[in-house]
Amino acid sequence: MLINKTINLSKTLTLVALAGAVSAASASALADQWRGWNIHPPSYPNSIALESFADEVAEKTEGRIEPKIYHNAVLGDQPDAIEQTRNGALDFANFNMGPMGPIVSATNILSLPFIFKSPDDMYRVMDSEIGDRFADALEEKNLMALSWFGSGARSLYNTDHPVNTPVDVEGLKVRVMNNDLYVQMIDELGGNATPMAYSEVYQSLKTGVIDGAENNYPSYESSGHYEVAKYYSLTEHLILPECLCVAKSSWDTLSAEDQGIVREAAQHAAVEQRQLWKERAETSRQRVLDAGVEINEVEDKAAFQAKMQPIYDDFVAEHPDLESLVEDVQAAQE
Ligand code: GTR
Repeated sequence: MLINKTINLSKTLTLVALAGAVSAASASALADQWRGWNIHPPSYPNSIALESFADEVAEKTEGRIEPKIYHNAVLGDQPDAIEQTRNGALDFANFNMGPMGPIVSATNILSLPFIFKSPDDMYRVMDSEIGDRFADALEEKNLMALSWFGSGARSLYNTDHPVNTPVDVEGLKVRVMNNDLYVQMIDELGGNATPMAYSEVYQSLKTGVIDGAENNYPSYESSGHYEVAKYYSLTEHLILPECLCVAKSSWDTLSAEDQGIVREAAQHAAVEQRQLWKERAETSRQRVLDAGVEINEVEDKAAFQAKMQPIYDDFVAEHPDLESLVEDVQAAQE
């Protein structure tokens, strides 16, 4: 009797366990497992905001979507990840608009040096109907830009000397993001531009393959570039928006309700990112100063701007259809 009972009990337990496994399996078969790309380490403002996005989406869709973020560009460098998101191999990502230019011509407007007067102007323009026009251009290339993150202002840094005037850039080998516009930008200053993946910059600075690069304080600090390139010069030549983008193929499978949830979560994430960004920019500035970096103000930014004017002229000549959008971005800041 006792033996029988034990057998029955263990059978029952097995059945209960099986039933549990089956229902867990069917729940996760129903759930959309979303893979998200991120270039930055987990403690970076963008990464924290992406995690909040993932949590909010999972919670509010009650597990219908389960986003998971892969930090530190482990799924590929940025140009590659843009392609993967466009073709649906990745579901979402935080992309900088710089390397987007070769795919979505309109976004090159955002890469014109000094197009934004300040990060606040950038936010204001991107949050307006003008930002929607950039989102429309991205959508045509299968990317849904659901909100805009900030990335401060990018400045030049190098291993050799402070940059005060364009002459100081002459002969420097400077890493740029993957975009011909930036090659021209460094050329106009008399330097030699080297397009290169972000992940390769540290080693290249260290071994002298390049002399410098350009980025904002948080990236200059979190990437460790400040350890090897100690002169940071406040040229502030680029103020680039970034998107929280979802693959159109993933977006199109969602119900209207879930699209609403995902869009709202992306907007909440942008609010958080912008706040964290502000704090981190200051922390990073202080960290690099403490590490012995020499930061210099650039008094005559107009000299850099004047040198870079041909970039505007060539861009408009090549894309006459985009001239009015360039003017609208400028006019919105007057
Ligand atoms: C960072 C940006 C990254 C990446 C990187 C780079 O500021 O957030 O998405 O574009 O710069 O220089 O490649």
